[in-house]
Amino acid sequence: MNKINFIYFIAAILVAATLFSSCGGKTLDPDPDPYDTEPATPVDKTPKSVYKYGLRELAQANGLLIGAEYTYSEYAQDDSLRVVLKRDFEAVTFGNEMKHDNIVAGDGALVFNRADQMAQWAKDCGLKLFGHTLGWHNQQQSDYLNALISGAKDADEAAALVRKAHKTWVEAMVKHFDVYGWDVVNEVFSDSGDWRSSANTSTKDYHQFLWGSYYSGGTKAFVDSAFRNAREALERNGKTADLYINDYSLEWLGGKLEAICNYAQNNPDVTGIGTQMHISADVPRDNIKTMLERMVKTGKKVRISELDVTLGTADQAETIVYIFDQYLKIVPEAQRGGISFWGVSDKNSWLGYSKEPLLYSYSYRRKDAYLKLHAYLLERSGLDKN
Ligand code: 9MR
Repeated sequence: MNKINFIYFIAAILVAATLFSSCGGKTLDPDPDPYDTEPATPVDKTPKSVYKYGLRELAQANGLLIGAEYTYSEYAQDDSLRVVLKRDFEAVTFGNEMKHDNIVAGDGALVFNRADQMAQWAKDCGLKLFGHTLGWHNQQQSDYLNALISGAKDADEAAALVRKAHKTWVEAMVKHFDVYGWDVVNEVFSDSGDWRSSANTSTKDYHQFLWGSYYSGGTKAFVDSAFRNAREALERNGKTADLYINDYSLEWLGGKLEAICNYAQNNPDVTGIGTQMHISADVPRDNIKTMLERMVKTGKKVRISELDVTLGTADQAETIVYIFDQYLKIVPEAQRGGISFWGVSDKNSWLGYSKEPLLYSYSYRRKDAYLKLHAYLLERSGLDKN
């Protein structure tokens, strides 16, 4: 290697080290604001207060934890994502990297590298981490689990192997990661409120595995055992974390909302209920209010866990502000698990960028939804506007 190449080599190592082992230096956190200098459309009328406070600070002043989800590729590729996460959010969730099929290899080995890299960065930046997810029917390491049971001599032995594998997995995750909360189970009810009895989706490529098939009491028995496993693992490891049951479509007020609330209320191992809220701007407003009131009645924590709002006839920004307003009015502070968006920029939404469901545009510009939410939180916070 000649001298010039050697210098490039050392420089590349330094950049990589800054990127992945610390919260990032000056290059990742331009001062005062990375977008301030961009030509705004057509004239930047953004109030100064937008540059003065991030959403994180405003949410805190309102007694609210605000979070966002992102994946490894966004984290590794988008400088803007990292700037925005630090400025606007207090908590983070990894979109895929803590799921069973991302951590457990086909041979059963546990591979923590990616999630560890992301967790270390979040920690260095003072971001709290939420664990998603200890049990689902998608993105489970079905290759490993199916191979494990293929050697069983009968159904009872297969069931015992699966139950043991779940317990071992939960223990390993709880021991390995420091998080403030876990989704212990995800999407265990049908829309009508029955316990899930099939993977029930066309997305067969997502490594489906229905744990409940191996418990003599079906999915309910699996869920009971999953919460017990998580609670005991926390105790064994001297840790505390909130334990959530998480599901979608609760805003439709069907049997599922009733079922999840009843279950949570009757299981002392459950700390809270997560309502995902993958919604459209047109979801009837009253439904959101009624859902939150029903959840609060359980006495458990209430967390909006995966918020995104696709465009509709109603104003997207106003729908988002309405959700925050109702949450802050209806959920007492002691029961607030926070509000977390499922993504930061439309560019990386799981729904595709054209649905524009998030606070930031494709190119990480603050959208109307951001500005209205910011104004709402600022007004309510009583903080200085200038
Ligand atoms: O955002 C996740 C996406 O990248 C994955 O492809 C998808 C696989 O099913 O899972 C997405 O996240 C889901 C979350 O884990 C559970 N609730 C629904 C989310 C959106 O599908």
